[in-house]
Amino acid sequence: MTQLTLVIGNKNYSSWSLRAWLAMKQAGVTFAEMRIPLDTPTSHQEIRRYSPSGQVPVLLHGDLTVWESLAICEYVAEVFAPGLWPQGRRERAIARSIAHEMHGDFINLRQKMPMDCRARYPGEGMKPELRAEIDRITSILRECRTQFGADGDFLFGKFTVADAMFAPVVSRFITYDVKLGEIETAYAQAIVSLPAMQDWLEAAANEVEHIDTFF
Ligand SMILES: N[C@@H](CCC(=O)N[C@@H](CS)C(=O)NCC(=O)O)C(=O)O
Repeated sequence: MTQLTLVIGNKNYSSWSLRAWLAMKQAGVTFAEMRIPLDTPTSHQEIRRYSPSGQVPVLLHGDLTVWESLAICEYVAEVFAPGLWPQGRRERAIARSIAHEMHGDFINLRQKMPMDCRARYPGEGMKPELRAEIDRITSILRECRTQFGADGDFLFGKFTVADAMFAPVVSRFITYDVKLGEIETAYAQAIVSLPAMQDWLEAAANEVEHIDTFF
């Protein structure tokens, strides 16, 4: 079988890496992992050896290179795990909409609440524009859980790419102690309880690198 390798950044800081990695783990895909610590004098050069965009994550599948977290999730779903998207067309369209919204939006969340899995900064970074983004995210979580989540604990019942895209937000909510309603709290618990997520968080806690400012 052709070798699959996912190149990622630090588990503590790289939210985009987490998205692709978690989708692949939840899909049950066997892959090798190559970690390139970010923000070192050689990071950029090392990442460029694999990634045309100079960013991680990047997936190497034989002679094919796939970059951009959402494109990697799409590729994995198409080739290995169609169940990574909801089965129904309507649900799939909404799952794609929120996955893309997470991919392209929420700039305040990224800048003011960067992912830092092992740290705890309760209340830090909160500003009205960030509050508005958090409100939008929690309304997405509530609406999906209420409308589509009856068959499981995730946004569309069983785990999909949409959950992989929102997993780093759950980590941020914990780090910055964002108060959540009942539905979002249960959802956050479901994400954190995934064995793969536990593995990621444990590895993040054991990493030795420290990056001051990271988006
Ligand atoms: N849109 C990209 C964003 C990827 C991204 O920003 N990756 C960061 C790490 S989380 C990166 O590689 N930064 C390069 C660097 O810090 O040298 C994706 O979805 O994969």
